[in-house]
Parts: sequence; structure tokens; C-alpha cells
Amino acid sequence: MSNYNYAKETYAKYGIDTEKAIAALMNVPVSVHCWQGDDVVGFDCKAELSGGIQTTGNYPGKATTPEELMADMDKAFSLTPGAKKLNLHACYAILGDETVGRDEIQPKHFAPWVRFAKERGIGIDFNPTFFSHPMVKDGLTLSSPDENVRAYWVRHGQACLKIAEYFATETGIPSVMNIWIPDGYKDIPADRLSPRARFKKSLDEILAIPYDKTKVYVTLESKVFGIGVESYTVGSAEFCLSYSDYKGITPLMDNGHYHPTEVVSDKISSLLLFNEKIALHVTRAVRWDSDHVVIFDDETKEIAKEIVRNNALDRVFIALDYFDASINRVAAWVVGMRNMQKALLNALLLPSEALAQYQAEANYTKVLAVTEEMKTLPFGLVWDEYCHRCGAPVGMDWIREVDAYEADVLSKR
Ligand code: RNT
Ligand code: ZN
Repeated sequence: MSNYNYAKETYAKYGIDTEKAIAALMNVPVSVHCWQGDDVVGFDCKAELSGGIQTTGNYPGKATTPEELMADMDKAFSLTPGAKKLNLHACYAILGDETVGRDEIQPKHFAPWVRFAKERGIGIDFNPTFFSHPMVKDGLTLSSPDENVRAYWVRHGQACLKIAEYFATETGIPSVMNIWIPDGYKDIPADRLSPRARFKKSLDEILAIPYDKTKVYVTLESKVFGIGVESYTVGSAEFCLSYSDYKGITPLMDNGHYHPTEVVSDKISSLLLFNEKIALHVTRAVRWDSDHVVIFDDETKEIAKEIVRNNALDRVFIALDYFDASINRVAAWVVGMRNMQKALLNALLLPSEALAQYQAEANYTKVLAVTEEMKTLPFGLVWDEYCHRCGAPVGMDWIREVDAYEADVLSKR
């Protein structure tokens, strides 16, 4: 008997169909963030990273051109099972010799990315870039009291909406456009209301331009604090959830953006009850919103379980959001992508209905006992089979491929 067949039979004893799990996962796209490949620099103005987010490390070989970034992403894609989307930030516009403000960018500045996505049969998600730019004034963008600054960033948001729509039209796959602003204050503000009122007004203005809501899902990402903006964040959880509800857009939760004992896994069910779609940035916060590479840890597994057991694989936009400059960047992508896939597969291989039934019967003993038993089932064998069927490397093979890529390509940059 093959290893996989042994695993299949073992899971079958618990009423779990490994074939069904594998088939279900193959069609779930995970959006892969281009910004892991170059430490969130982009191509438009290559300004220093700002906005309270940080990359640390200077591992050699980072991508500095669109060609390099595309090649690195391709490499990472080839080493990871499962369906993908490309997640771009506006600062990855390909401008050539043109000088173009962020408020003037157009679909044509992303045509090479569209070609890249189309050739690979994948969709594109998008993010306006409200940071690392000279028009960020006193750390503020859409909430700035300077009307000139605020209007600039409103125009940026509007320009991005059109670009997201173009991505959807070109690829035939809806585009998720996520708005996150870094705006906030280092110290206790004297006025908490006015910046939020201006942010609200700015969002209203961005969303006032016509766009096809079947093609573009606008999401709004909240945050609790950032480096240098420790005391007050304009786009707090309450602001963003309320705004999403008020405007009928989609809330986005980044699991690095909450107080340390709060978990996104516990928030998913509430949001699913009140939203047709929700969006996630899956990351790993170590002591703060540090954006470490996603690992196969308890919270990642729990997030995946919430998506799967609430039958929400088609209602949750799953995106990765982390950036580590201290290790091989292609490997960083691959590890995080593979772990997201593992977490989803793990969730699909749980007897969720039976567990829910035990809970309903107040049989908490069985909930605990069965949950713990599941942890030592031959998950790795199903994972290997899934990788194999997706045409992705099994086990250590991918690490050897990254080593070769580093020797042949990255080390020569
Ligand atoms: C920042 C947010 C945001 C960014 C990306 C680059 O804390 O998580 O999503 O990481 O837009
Ligand atoms: Zn995020």
C-alpha cells in the first residue's frame, strides 16, 4: 500500500474523505503579495519605507526590477501547490522613463503585470500605496488637514479603483482592492474625531466614482498601531468595520493588527454573519506587527479552520502579508505560501460536523479528545500527495530548487 493510501484509509476511519479535501483545496486562490520580493520598495519612486511598517535584514539578491520580481515570483509559484492570485501595490507601477504622480497612474502602467497574470491564468488584487512617498505629510494621507495632501491621496485612490477594474476586465477574475492608510499619531492626540471625519470623507470621495461592484471588491484594513504612530491610528478596528458596514464594502482583518491576546480566528464568524464577503491578511506577528513569515502554527491553523468549518472558502479573500529581508526572499514566499495551504488542508481534514455536534450536545470531553487525536493523524502524507497532484515539489525538493536559484540567479544580482 502506498503511503498516501495508508493515510487515506486512516482518515476514512474518522469519516474523512482525503480525496474530497484535496479536490476542494485546489480551487481556493490565495493572493500572493509581490512586496515580499523587494522589501516593500516598489518601482515608482523607491522612497524609504514609511508608514510605521518595517523590513529588517539585508539578505542579498532582492529584486530591483519588474523582470527580476516577476522571475522570483514565478519561481515561488512553481514551488507551491494550489491556486494563486497576484497581489500588487500601486508603487509597483512600471513607469519607464515617465514621471507620473501616484494620483495620475493609469492601467497602462500595469500592462506588463496583466500580461504576467494572463499568461499564468491568475487574477490580480490591488492596493493603493499610501506610504513611502513625499506627499505623505506629517504621517498623514487621507486624513490630512492639508486639503492639497488629502485631495492628492483621494485622486490616488480613485486612480487605483480604475486600475483594479482594468485588472478584473483583463483577467476575467474579480479584483480585491484593499485600502490601508498608515495615518496616526505618535503621542496622545488632542482631537481624535477630526482625522477620522476626514478619512471618512476621503473614502466617500474615492468610492463616489463609478466602478463595477461585480468586478472590484473594495476592502478596508484596520490597524491598532504602527512604529512611530503608537498612540492613535485613524483607521482603527471600529472605524473600519463601521465604515465597511455603512458603505457596503468588505472588511479586511490582518492578524497582526490587534492587541496581542485578540485573535482573528475568533472574529471571522462574527464578520461572516454580517458580510457577504470578508478579507484577510495572513501574517505572523512576533511581539508586534512584525510581519514574520507565516508558519504552520496554531493561529494560522485556527484561521483556516474558521474559514473551512463555516463553509466560507468562497466568501473569504485570503491574502498573505509579510516581509522578511533577513532570509532568502523566494524561500520566505514559499514557506508562507505552503503553510497557508497546509493550514487549509489541515482544516479540510478535520471532522468538523461531528465536532460541532459534540459541542451542541455539550459533550466537551469528546470535542477535546477527538481534536487532540486528529493532531497525530498522518497529515504529512496527504500534504505530500496534494503537492504531488498540484505539480509542486514534495518535501525537501523545493529547498534544493531555491538553493540552485540562489546560486544561479540571486547571487549574481
Ligand atoms: C500594514 C498593513 C498593510 C501592508 C501592505 C504592504 O500594517 O498590514 O497591509 O502590510 O499594504
Ligand atoms: Zn496587512
